Amino acid sequence: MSQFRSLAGVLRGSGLWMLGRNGPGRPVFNPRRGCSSRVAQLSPSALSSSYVEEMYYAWLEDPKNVHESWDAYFRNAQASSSVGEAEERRPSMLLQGRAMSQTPAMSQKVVEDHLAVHNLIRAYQIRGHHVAQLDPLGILTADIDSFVPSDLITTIDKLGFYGLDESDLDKTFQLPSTTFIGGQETTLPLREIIHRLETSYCGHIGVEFMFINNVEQCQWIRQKFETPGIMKFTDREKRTLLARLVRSTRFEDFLARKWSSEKRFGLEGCEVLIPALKMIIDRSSAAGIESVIMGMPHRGRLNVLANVVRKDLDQIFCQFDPKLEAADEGSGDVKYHLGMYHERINRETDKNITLSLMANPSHLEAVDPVVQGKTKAEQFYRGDTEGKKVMSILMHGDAAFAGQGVVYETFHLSELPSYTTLGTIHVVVNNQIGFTTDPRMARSSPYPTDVARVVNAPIFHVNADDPEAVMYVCRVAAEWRSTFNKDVVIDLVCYRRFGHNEMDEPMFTQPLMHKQIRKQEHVLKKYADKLISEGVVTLQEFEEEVAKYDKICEEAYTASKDEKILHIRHWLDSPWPNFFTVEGEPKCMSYPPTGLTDEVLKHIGEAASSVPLQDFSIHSGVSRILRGRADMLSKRTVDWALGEYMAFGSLLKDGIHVRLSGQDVERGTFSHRHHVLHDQEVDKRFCVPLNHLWPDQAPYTVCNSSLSEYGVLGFELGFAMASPNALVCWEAQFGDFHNTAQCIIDQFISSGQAKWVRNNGIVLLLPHGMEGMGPEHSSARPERFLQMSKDDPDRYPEFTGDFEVQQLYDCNWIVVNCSTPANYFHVLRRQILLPFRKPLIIFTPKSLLRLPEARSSFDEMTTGTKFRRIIPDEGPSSKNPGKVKRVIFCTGKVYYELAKERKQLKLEDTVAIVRLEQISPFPFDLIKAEVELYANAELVWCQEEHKNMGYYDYVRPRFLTVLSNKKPVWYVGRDPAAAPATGNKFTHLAELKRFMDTAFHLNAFEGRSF
Ligand SMILES: Cc1ncc(C[n+]2csc(CCOP(=O)(O)OP(=O)(O)O)c2C)c(N)n1
Ligand SMILES: [Mg+2]
Repeated sequence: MSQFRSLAGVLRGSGLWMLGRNGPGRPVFNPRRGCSSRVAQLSPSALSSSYVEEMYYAWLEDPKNVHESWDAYFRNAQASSSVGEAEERRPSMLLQGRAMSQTPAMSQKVVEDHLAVHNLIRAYQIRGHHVAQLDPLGILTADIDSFVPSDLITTIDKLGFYGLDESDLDKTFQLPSTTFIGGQETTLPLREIIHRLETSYCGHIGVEFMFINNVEQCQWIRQKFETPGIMKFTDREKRTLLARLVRSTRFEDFLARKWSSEKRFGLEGCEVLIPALKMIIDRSSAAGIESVIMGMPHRGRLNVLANVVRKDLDQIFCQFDPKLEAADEGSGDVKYHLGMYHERINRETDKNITLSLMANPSHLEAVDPVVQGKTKAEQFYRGDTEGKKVMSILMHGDAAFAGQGVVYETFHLSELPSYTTLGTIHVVVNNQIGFTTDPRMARSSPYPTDVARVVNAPIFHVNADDPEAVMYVCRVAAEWRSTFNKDVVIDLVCYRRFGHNEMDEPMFTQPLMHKQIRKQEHVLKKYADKLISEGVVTLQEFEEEVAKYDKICEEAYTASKDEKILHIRHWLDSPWPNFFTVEGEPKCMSYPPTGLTDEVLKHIGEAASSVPLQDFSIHSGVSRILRGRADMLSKRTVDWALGEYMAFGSLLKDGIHVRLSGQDVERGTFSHRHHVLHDQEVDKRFCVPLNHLWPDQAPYTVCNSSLSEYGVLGFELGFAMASPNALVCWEAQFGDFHNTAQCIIDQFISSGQAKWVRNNGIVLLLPHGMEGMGPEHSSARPERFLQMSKDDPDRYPEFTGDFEVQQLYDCNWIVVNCSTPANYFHVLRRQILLPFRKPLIIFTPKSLLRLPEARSSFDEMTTGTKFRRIIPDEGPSSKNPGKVKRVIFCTGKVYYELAKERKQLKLEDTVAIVRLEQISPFPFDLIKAEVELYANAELVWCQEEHKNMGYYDYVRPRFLTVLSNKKPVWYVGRDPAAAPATGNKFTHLAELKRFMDTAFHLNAFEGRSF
């Protein structure tokens, strides 16, 4: 007895059959058992003999009573029986019960054989890929296990698994509706069934899709891979493919010849990547796509730039010239990281298409969410809500795709309403190695692509040495995307002809693999031979194609020698037409005032304190908050949330799209924001008052993100790249969680402009403050951001022109810690009114959100007011600065603790407190004015963070530069520590008291040298 049959026996006994009845004596199938329209078909669950009998009687009554598949096999059973028996099995006889003892048994055998065959078909659909010939080298298995499923007929004896044997091979079987191997046929002999399944699932393509829980999608894929003869190419298509392979191969050959000792991370062993991408783009263009945004790692990048994006070859070649000086400021980047943007006509479709390849750092896969964010933004700004115009393609290395967590984070954005790009095509260059590490040491799952299964993306594994098979899966992938708007993965199983880079010796670590690779014929040669033998091209035509491309390369090489200077600017992946001058400079070096009229403030405030929809019932707690806002309005004051409302609302009014994304941002982690109101009576009814301000306002997007920082911050950074006319904010749940997105901060936000001359105005909102909440949830790690700020601590700048704007222009990012809602409001507005874009890091408060002292008056926000880089002391000490003994400089929340303590100690005449609101770039000019104002006073920097953290290491040398090193700035704050904050509330308060005491102990530093 086969496993299948014993399993069936067990099931039969368990009474799992859900046969239903529809009227007396009329058997039907319970619809719960299947979701296909042909519900009453043969299925594994239809094994009960009594069930078969019932079906049989129904069929005898009228063949139309049963599904056509039952009809077919009852007929089949009759036809295949001997002549002698036929008489006995005439329906009339059967009805009389004479053959009852034989027929059900016979029928059951037929049913079981059919079901066995159906299971066999299903086995190929599920597991056929395990035995597909995916590895061009034929020495490794593309999946790391050498697993041969026991239910695939790899040897004839395996028919026994199904209770079948060789004698069954020529019997004809009814095909289920879940296969397309029959083409027009509904029945096939078993031999042919197996042959066709092998052709569909075990050749050079391995299809992984049966985990998808959507019948329509599975049927679609089956139809694409099972229909006989579906993988056909015209001669013209074959010639195009050959020409593209020529370009791909000869480009690498050319670089290797000219710069044999340069790293270029060539594509050798996966040359088919270029025609593959071109096929995806052609098909997508045909389906209406106008813009393709791509992200990719090092391998083959120059080739993609040259032959897919069509960067001028001379521009690529001159990157190899070590003598060329860079024209642009900043560090620039190595040639295999640069991006590119190009509008062109797609030759296959004659339609315009824009291709951009995003610049990226070495950090593998980090660019994935960035590409997705930019794609989403382009879709958003074009109103492409269905993803019909803009799409993304992400390329991956096998090791990185399997190993990097950000891949998973990116996949998890793919179906979320505010983050979906409506289908990404992933292409894995699976050369079966990562640097020097074999797959079996680098991943725990069989394929490098298993991560895609979490979002039900189909995975097409394909042998990269079969260019037509590759083209076919690319074609299907593009059609899949345009049909279902879901992700899909193409796993190009290939090899790496050389070492990790061209200087590496691969024989050190993979000797046998590379012995095989040396023997491996180049794919171009193999494919050219094939087409020549088919008579599609002649040898002469092929050689002419090669010569033509070699000549193009030579001419470009000659032209590249005329280049005198390197322009990174020419490699911009996200140009912002009209925002800068044609030379790429800001149009001015000033910005308009950020204050607003009372009328506008009031209008926005009213929206913030009301519900814009009729019959909308909100929670009583939210109602109280809205009433509180109305009350503040009547007093012309704002708290933090209202200040933010005013900033966002006023930008929306001016046509600036505002997007706020992050974990729980809609309500706000601290329940202060409430940008989305939820109807308490109607499920999923909600409204966003900020979208009800003015009829012609820009849209506001506020979206709770998945619980990811790396993926989501990367996504928002990408979103912010698409347009300068958007305020894109990412808020961390607590500031310290940003460190799981450190790579986005280090590699893109801090250094992106220096490497790729590209502005980005993303805003990071990082809740920060020592409030006794323990080592986490306290510090947003200001020291990390300040340490990466590039303003020189030791150089005293010249205060020429608009110094504030010039400083902002020169810096790599802006770091602020606002102590008032008004200043927060201004800095958000300044971010957009500046004539250029810089990332803005804002340490945002927690307890200040509700602190009555931390409210601002409209007077600080109306016309004529602006962001204050420092807030000087405006109390008694500033009236009589000569009397002041100590000036405490600080930033953020600690100001309120200091001011309270000073008041209690009645030291308002003697101690001045100055707030540094913009920490970086350091406001040298304003600090200078303050230290001059209090020329006789002792200077103190006070922070609530530990000494080795916070701001001290950043501000100290800058203060000393202002003071020409003639006077100290004493430190007051917590002692150095390893953890950012104590977990013990008592210790927290004791620390606070200790440093508050020092701050106001006017002799604390007496006699100390500095
Ligand atoms: C995040 C990250 N970790 C480590 C590296 C160093 N590194 C560069 S290439 C490479 C191997 C990549 O293998 P794979 O993804 O298979 O791409 P291949 O080079 O084989 O095309 C490694 C480990 C890196 N660039 N990025
Ligand atoms: Mg690899």
